[in-house]
Amino acid sequence: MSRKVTDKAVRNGAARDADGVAREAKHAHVIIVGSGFSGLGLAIRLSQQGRADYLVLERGNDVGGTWRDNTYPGAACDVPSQLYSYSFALNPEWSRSFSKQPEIQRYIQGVADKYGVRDKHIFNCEMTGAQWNAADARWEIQTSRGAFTADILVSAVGALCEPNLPDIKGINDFQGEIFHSARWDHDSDLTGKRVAVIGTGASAIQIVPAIAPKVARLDVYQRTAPWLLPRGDREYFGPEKFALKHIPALRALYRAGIYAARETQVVGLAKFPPAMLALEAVARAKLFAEVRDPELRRKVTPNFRIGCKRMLISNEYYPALSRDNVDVVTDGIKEIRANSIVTKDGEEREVDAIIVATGFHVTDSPVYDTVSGRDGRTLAEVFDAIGQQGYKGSSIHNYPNMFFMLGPNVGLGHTSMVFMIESQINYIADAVAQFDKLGLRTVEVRKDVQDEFNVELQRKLEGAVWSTGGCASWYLDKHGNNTTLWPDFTFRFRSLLENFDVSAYDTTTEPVAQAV
Ligand code: N01
Repeated sequence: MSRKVTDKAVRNGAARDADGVAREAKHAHVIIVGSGFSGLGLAIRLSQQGRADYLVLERGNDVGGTWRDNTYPGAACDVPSQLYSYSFALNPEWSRSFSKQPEIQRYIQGVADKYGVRDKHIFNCEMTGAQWNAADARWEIQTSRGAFTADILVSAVGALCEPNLPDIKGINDFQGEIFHSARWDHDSDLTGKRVAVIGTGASAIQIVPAIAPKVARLDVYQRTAPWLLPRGDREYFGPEKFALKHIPALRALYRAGIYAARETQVVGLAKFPPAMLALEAVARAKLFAEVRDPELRRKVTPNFRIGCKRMLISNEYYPALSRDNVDVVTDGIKEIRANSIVTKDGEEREVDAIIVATGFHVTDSPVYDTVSGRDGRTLAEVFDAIGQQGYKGSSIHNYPNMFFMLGPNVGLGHTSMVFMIESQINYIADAVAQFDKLGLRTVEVRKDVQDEFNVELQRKLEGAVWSTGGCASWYLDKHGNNTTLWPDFTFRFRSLLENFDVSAYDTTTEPVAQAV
């Protein structure tokens, strides 16, 4: 990157700076972008290491990430509460076995307060660009609140942060209310209205039962029927709640039990897909019991092996679909008009509001367009050519001194992402420590190491249910590779990321100061 561009970036930063951020590019040794579970967790670890030389840039006005943004009715976690928390901050206060969004967001806020890292955050600060400056061995970062530089840049923006809006003819001409599930319009009152929900993924199956009783009509536009499993959700009963609050060993035991039980699913998902037939039998029995109308049952019976797409859990979704005011529409959307949706069979259904529950840009995040590496290419350009490849989900060749929380192949469908996040916190925090210890100036993962890592990943994924289960999903990129999921037990990921393996990286060191 040329010095001229750098100067312009700094000047632009200063010109936009209205909120008291330093007038010229502000420097920190480490800059973390994003303060969801992953960015916040890393910030806490850096503080615990005694570091003050880091900042967290967060585009929202609070910590929490996806749990701050997804406030749709019915939003809740599908991983049990006792496991869905940091191991270093177990929550004695969970009120039920599967927490709802407000309780999770309160937990995250409480952790940020308890560990005193809020003053390391700059909120309402959206990163708009980042370029590697090889001459100065640092990242130059442009944001909505001015320019920053960092020796080490950590992307903790998350995979489920950029809403994916479907490219449906006429969608922009719709005259009623329309919003994405992750940007719920709380000023909108759906009571008594004719509503359409597009999509039947994890978000939609929580929204549909929550709004069905109050709307006049609900049309659920289903492209692919998902598999549903029972949701063992319940409020903790009094003595259990008391014991969980006051006996830390019991919390730890609950957590370990849930972790172990969930981990057994890896056998079917990643190693021996026929084993998934046992879970599929449970899902089929549930479908049979909860959907009595044969026509509706035919519509909502999935046509792929369970686990190929994310398995969903709900006890309320099928009963909601069976309501008189709810219709499952499977004919495919042809176009959206000012006040209606037209399906491919020519039928037009009038609606007052459309809820777009069509997921997120996972393998094609717009953030990738804004980050340029050593050779000037953006992450989007690199991923376009070879797919989303990285090393241990935490670094990518061509992007020196940059680390990724929840990077390529770190996702899961069966257990808590917080476990993966903490594994990455170990690795990246150790990398930061190694900069000091070894006097490192730059680190960049070696191409041969990254290639070898990805060959092995794809070999493991070949036989996994996500590849063989007969479905299309956002787990796969446009090259047909699964670049989103971890194909093994999560404890293997934990042990692989225990320490920063500097030998996998090309490094340069700081010049040694000459004695005068
Ligand atoms: O999104 P999705 P989500 N026309 O991508 C359909 C996490 N999460 O927001 O299956 C019509 O799963 C699409 O159809 P198809 C979790 O990791 C966690 O629901 O592609 N339909 C699908 O039905 C999850 O995996 C919790 O054929 C279109 C739906 O939209 C991730 O977030 C809760 C379409 C998208 O489903 C995303 O979930 C909620 C189009 N053009 C979410 N494009 C927890 O409980 C897409 N679809 C932790």
